[in-house]
Amino acid sequence: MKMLLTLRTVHSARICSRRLLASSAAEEASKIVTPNNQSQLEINGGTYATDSWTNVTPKILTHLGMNKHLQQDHPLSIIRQRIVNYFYAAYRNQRGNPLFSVYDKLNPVVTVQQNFDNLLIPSDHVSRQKSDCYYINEQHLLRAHTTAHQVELISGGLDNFLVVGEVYRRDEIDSTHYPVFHQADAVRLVTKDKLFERNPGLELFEETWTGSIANPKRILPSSKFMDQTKQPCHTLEAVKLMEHEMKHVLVGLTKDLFGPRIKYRWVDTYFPFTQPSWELEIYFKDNWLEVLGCGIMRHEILQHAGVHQSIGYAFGLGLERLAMILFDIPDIRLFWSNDSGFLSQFSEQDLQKLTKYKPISHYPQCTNDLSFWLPPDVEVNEGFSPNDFYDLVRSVAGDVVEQISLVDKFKHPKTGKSSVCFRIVYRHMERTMTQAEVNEIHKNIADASVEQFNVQIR
Ligand code: FA5
Ligand code: MG
Repeated sequence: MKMLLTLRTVHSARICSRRLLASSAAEEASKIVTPNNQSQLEINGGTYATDSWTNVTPKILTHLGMNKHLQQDHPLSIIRQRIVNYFYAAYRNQRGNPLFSVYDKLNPVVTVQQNFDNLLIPSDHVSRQKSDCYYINEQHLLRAHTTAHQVELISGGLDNFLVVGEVYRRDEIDSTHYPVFHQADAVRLVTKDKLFERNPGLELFEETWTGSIANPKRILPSSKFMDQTKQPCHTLEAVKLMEHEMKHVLVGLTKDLFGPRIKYRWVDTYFPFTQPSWELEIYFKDNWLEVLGCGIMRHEILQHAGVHQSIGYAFGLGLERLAMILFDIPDIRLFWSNDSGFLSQFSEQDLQKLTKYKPISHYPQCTNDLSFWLPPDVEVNEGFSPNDFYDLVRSVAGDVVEQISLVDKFKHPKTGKSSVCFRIVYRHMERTMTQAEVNEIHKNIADASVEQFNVQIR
């Protein structure tokens, strides 16, 4: 279970990061070859001019439209349906119809405004960095979270909805990390009449609050200065009732998925778009594992979307993480497999009956190291970003790379040049690879590194 722990530590620094980082020289240096060095990219029917921000790779773009979360009998589709059905049942209107609507085919190409600005993510927040996102150009990127669609849907008049889709984040490679994974996000807005149905004297907003927020797009200080009790505009009663409802529903979902005896805990956290904010963790195989982030929506976001008389909660969760536990799927890359030996194991006939994954067979790994000198004056994270190297490896070798790790860094005392060593573990999901075959791929990675990063192989 070490893997799952790693996964939590690494990812707690993403969208919810407390670290604020100025852009570094590493960003300037990250240049990934765009498909065929085009100056324009055609993506999902849109045409985008490339610029110095462009870092999407052809390999990453192949994931658009795969819609694994909608593929019949796919484990991600089964999880999606379980979540949707739970919400359909949990919230109904007077006629007995589901209150929530579901958006699961929204275009993953979004603007910087949708992914960050609309959600009040500070302009120097670490999650905006080129080294963390797949940018199409300075204004467009592949969404890094499904929360990117929140404001457009609220502006369109919706008040109870779920968004499901794949998200894209630049990352290292191992059995629990893949640069494309799936999220489900939800928003629920309620008015005073609804929230205080049984306590009509209570108010959503503080009497002393003027109704306007002086500087709504101001950059909030980091979390330790953020009041985890409530936003200044809200009354404590409103926040507490919303918190109670949200936590009740999310614990209900967790029990629906993992059984009534699942151990869980709430952990205070920080997101730029919610206040207060929490993460829900479940106890699984001797470790606490984060399954979702949630909170009371920042009122400025609602105001910008034209909603003035409601309070809302929102959450976002990862589908792979749930599916890996529920189906006992050991490797995140399996979700992209087209092997019938994998796909035929799951069925959505009976959504309550989840079958455990049975490994088809075990194929041996092949491990090769690659060491090179960085160009003069370039160092790790100062002119050379390991994430750029991971992308290059993925572009050249595809899914036969199981894991890459930076095993050694070293600075020559005389020349001042830096050397790095990466360990690449190769393993095919469906067959044994020969050493000759691995060597050839490894050589191609070395050649591409020389070309792209101007390094010298040792
Ligand atoms: C977010 O993405 C926020 N947008 C969630 C949110 C929405 C908070 C609305 C508040 C309101 P975070 O980066 O922590 O936060 O990811 C949310 C969830 O996605 C995690 O709890 C986890 O379940 C899943 N997740 C994140 N990174 C990965 C990953 N690399 N692999 C698998 N699942 C991941
Ligand atoms: Mg998180």
